[in-house]
Amino acid sequence: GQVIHLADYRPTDFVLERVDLTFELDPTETKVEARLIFHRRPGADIAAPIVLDGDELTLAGLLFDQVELDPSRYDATPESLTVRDLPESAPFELTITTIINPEANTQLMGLYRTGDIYCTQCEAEGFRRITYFPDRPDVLAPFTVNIIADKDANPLLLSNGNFLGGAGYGPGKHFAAWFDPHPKPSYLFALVAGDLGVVEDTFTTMSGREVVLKIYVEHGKEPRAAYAMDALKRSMKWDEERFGREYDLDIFMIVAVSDFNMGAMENKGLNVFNDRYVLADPETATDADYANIEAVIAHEYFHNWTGNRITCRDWFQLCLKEGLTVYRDQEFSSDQRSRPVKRIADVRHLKSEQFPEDGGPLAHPVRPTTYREINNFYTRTVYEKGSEVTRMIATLIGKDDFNKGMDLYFDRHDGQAVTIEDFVKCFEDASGRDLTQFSLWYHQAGTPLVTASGGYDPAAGTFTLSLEQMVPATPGQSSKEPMHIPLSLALFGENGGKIEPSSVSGAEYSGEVLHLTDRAQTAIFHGIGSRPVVSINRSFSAPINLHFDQSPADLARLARYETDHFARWQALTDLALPNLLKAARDAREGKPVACEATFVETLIAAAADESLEPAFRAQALALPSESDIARELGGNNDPDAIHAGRQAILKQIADAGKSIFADLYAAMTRSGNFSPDAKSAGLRALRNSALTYLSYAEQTPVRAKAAFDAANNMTDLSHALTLLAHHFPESAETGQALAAFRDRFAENALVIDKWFSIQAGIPGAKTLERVRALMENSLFRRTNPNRMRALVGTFAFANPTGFGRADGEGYHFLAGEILEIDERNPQLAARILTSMRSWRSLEPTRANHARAALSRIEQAPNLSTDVRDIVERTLK
Ligand code: HT7
Ligand code: ZN
Repeated sequence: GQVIHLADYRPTDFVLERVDLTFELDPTETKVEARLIFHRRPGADIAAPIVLDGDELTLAGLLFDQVELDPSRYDATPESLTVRDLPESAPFELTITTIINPEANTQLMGLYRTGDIYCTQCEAEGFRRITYFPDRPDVLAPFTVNIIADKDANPLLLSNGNFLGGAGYGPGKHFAAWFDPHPKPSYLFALVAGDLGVVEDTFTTMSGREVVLKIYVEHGKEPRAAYAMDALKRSMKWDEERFGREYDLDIFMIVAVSDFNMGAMENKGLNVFNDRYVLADPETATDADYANIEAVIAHEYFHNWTGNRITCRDWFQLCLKEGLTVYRDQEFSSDQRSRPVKRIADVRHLKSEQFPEDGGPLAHPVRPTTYREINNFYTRTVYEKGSEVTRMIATLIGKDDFNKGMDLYFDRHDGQAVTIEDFVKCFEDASGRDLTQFSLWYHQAGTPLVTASGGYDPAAGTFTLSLEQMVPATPGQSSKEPMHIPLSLALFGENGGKIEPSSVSGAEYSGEVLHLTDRAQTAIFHGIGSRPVVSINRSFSAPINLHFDQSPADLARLARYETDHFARWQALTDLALPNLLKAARDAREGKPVACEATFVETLIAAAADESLEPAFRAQALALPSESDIARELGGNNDPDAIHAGRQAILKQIADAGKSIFADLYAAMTRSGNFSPDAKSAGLRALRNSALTYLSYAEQTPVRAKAAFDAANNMTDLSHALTLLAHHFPESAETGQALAAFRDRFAENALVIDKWFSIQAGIPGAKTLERVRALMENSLFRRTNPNRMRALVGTFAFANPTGFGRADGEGYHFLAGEILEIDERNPQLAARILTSMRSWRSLEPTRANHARAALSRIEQAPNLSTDVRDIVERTLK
């Protein structure tokens, strides 16, 4: 694959007016007839041929204005169809016939089979696997779709837009026709056919239109779609209330399938979902599953405006729809649940997934300028950092101007394919603020490091805050300009209570936001009558690393009385981290691990503080992860030492807080039926956290096994099973629990994924043998992406001691798997391979093993573009 450059962007020479597709579905020989009406773009070269994209296609017929085209006028290869001698300005029609094989499509891009269902995935470049087409997001047209198929096997024939009609079509067959009036790019096309059950509802929009809502699932699973339907209706309402966005077709459909490369897809009017983001009931879904379903349903629905009505000009602009839509779904979940707890969870996720990406060989700007394989740019940077950049715009210009900017964006660009510059301009116009420097957030990769130091002068009544920023070098970007960093900041008295400065010099400070714009800047807060405790980057207003040497006593103060609960959690984390880092170093040197009293006391006090919501307290008790610690250590890392150090600290907290954990474990129950709401989930989270610490203190699996046996919902059951497996892997209790879990849920694929994933996450060198054995288990399914991610993905991404065992066997196992997966599903292989992105921060022995495993992949013949791109960048 060659490198694509943003700078090479040109509009097409031909404008697509209309698309008319007819599918005659067959598992191995589906006939696709595409009638495409084009005209030459005014001003385009009158000699230019039309070049359409293809991928593994064979042309079975070509008509020009209904007449067979002479072979001298076109060239067809699997990758392209070129037609010459076209009219200067008059519209013309190409009728293209291709025959494709859905059954053989193991990449899950284009038209493929999942079970007995036909389904499509076209983003980013899957449509060109169906027919020759200008397969790029700036080519928009209305689509008509006719589907013909066996009636018995495929009672359901679905596509985008509104249903036009259907009828019998010869013996045993029927057809259906759909029309989508909203011009759309090919990546939003979808077709689904097969035999599915349905859950139906309606939604009345703010202008009083009734929209039919349908969620299609496998027969028998309909009750498990109720929560997804509820989340959909809440999403529709929220988008009306928060952003004034109304749905625009007569029907909105979601189809859940079990073989899917990603989470879900926002095809116009016909979303296709990985069934793990649709199906839930208390017996089989955890609270995290419910929260994810709510977020993904919302995310895909919100794309209807941010992505579909207004789409991307080219794939470099992916964050235009993804960053913005993640921001919207995060805001939705914050409004539906607890804002601070949601913010803590999102920041945890950002730091554990996006920060390592931004700090490693795969780092790239939120708006990249080159790519070799676009599938590899559906990243945490484009999505989650993209969302942070949107959030910073809101922080910088304020909520009112942000809302004005969004309204302007919807007004100005509805129906268009646009760029990040178009998006940012709306906020400049709405606020009058120049966002040129701010826009560096889109263009400069790397997580900025801000170093802060403060000093109080009682005589002058001033507090001086010195700030420095540094953006690290990243691949292709060796030197960086200073960024515009909005730091939400407040000063507190030593005993709580905000201190309001009379004025601030040296930096813009308004609405409690300090604007850091220079490489080094000193802000002076005037009128400060007593030593302040400063809280910087409250609510994580900017996605940065902050180095600020605050005393444990001051951090403990912030943990007690900061009014921003995110900042309280941050203070607790800042107290924990030095202890965890020191523990890792001590463990590595064989020294005893000890923990600061202030930290343990403050943490246990937060856990016991009944004025705090339980979900917050559970977040506080969940210490930074082993990979968080590895990131903070920065290099020469030994995963075993990090694990051992962290375990020792957990044990000390457990011993110190034993009676409090026992009280919490007894108190955090709610009578009555299970409810997945955030409050109830918070109680379960805190109770389960208490159970974990109690088991550490007691050092026996007895309590966890009792919890496993007593559990009446999947949150409690899977928590107990994880605790047993991860901390008492060799115990009889664990063996019994794993077997009981498997026997009880053998028929439920999503729950069996948990069974595989929990075992893949067991710490220690022995887990590799277990993973190998599990791959031979009769429940393992090599071709199912969810199952592969549950076992191989969890092992590689979430088991630093197992995957990173010192002899390098984990890395070599992964190399073998990647090569095998790549033959079938390159996208999945490339994604799992990104688990190697931090290999350079390992100690030398492990790093050498990791490099050897990566080289083995790099040298293999017939690598996909996807895997080649990742492996070469990872090794560079
Ligand atoms: N926009 C969707 C991206 C997506 C995707 C991309 C590449 C290959 C397969 C895919 N499935 C879905 C998902 C989203 O962000 O909403
Ligand atoms: Zn998205």
